[in-house]
Amino acid sequence: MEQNDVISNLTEAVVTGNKDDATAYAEKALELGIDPYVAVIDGLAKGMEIMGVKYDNKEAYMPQLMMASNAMYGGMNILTPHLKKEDGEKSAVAIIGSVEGDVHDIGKNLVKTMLTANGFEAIDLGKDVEINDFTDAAIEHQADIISLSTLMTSTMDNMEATIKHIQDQGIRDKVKILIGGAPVTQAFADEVGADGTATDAMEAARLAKELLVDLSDNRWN
Ligand code: B12
Repeated sequence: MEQNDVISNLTEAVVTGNKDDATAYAEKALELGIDPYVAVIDGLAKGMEIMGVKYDNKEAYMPQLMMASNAMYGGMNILTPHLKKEDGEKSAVAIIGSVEGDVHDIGKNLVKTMLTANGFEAIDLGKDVEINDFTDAAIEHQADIISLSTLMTSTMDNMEATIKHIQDQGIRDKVKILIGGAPVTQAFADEVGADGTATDAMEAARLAKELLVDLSDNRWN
């Protein structure tokens, strides 16, 4: 079986919500030496993208979406441990989560995967994360980056409130804050005082690495 077939089968497994296939083709990808990065982005994540469009066009509904995400995670569980980490000194720490009120976490998890693949230690607070929890975790783990996701316009306010809390607790100069998710624009990021945004997980990781450079004088100790 060729690399392209495995990749398209991964996509198909997500679209059809077939977790067994997603797992099997993820294993096949490893067996064939396919870059797990490519298998995640061009295979699994592509399937989720297709499902998002189908949902918008009313060609798919919530149950199919749940099955698709379930299949995606089946494949991710196999591939994630094989994503290459960059060697180096102590990893930079990223606190990551979907903001309070928002249970969407597929995009957030992709951002986590890409941060991990780029050498970050990603501390995942999960979804529907209370405003204070981001600050508490940042202090506890001496974080460099805080990554906030939201997919709903109704929870964008909680993104702003989370950033405000980070400011109020006096740690704003120690962390870089990235925000993202479909409704987030650069204008919104500027308005709420985030350090940046990006439209996909790969860009998110690239931006996080870029922002670390500015932070070098200002780490926790
Ligand atoms: C899958 C899905 C669900 C699943 C979520 C499963 C899960 N575990 O995440 C389920 C079925 C649970 C769900 C529930 C709901 N959903 Co929904 N859902 C979607 C759907 C179809 C796809 C989202 C998705 O996963 N996309 C794929 C991922 C890979 O993309 P992504 O999340 O955008 O992430 C990428 C980028 O945004 C970026 N990114 C993400 N995070 C970050 C962070 C940083 C820092 C950066 C830089 C970048 C970045 O990188 C990611 C990867 O490249 C969208 C519609 C759509 N087409 O997007 C609706 C959508 C988001 N849902 C919507 C709604 C309204 C709901 C519900 C309220 C529905 C209901 N009535 O119950 C509930 C929410 C409950 C709640 N309190 O949160 C609306 C939101 C409307 C709005 N604009 O406010 C949407 C847009 C559908 C619509 N057109 O109405 N949903």
